[in-house]
Amino acid sequence: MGSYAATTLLFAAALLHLSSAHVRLTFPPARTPNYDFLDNVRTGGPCGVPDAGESDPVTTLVVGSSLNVSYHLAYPHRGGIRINILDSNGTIVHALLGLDSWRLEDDSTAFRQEVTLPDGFVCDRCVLQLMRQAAEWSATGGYIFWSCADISIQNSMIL
Ligand SMILES: *[C@@H]1O[C@H](CO)[C@@H](O)[C@H](O)[C@H]1NC(C)=O
Ligand SMILES: *[C@@H]1O[C@H](CO)[C@@H](O)[C@H](O)[C@H]1NC(C)=O
Ligand SMILES: [Cu+2]
Repeated sequence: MGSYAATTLLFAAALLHLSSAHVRLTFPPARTPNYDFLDNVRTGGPCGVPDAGESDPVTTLVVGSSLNVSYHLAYPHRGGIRINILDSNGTIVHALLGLDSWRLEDDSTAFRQEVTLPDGFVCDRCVLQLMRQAAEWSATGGYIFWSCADISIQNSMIL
């Protein structure tokens, strides 16, 4: 194959990748539309898509409990993840894995992270935000995909 054809093929592969292969929360389930290509270059933070209100699935979690946050990862980008709890206005209220580093940087195919919800923090409607770096697309690691789930954190599962 000539280098022109090879370059064209590479470019096509990159385009295909851009439009199809990134990250989406599966538990708690992502807000709809649950696209897997929402990033900090082409979409607005903190979630890439707005809160759709009543039509969004809301997952109820128990205060202080541990859960496996799971996500579909269509391509093993370099870099790590962060998981944050946001209030209904999109402000970070708890950085569950810390705010100043990235987790799972050494495991690019990981699709699950156990987290423990903060003691005493309840909300009727808040947001679990997953951020996933695509570090090969930015020298500073600042290219990230995000996916959000609408959640409620209650003292017990019985409402
Ligand atoms: C998370 O998943 C791992 C692997 O399956 C399991 O060992 C662990 O108990 C799970 N944690 C919770 C809180 O369910
Ligand atoms: C969100 O913003 C509105 C308007 O500024 C404010 O009234 C409300 O208290 C805020 N909610 C939270 C959870 O901070
Ligand atoms: Cu991707």
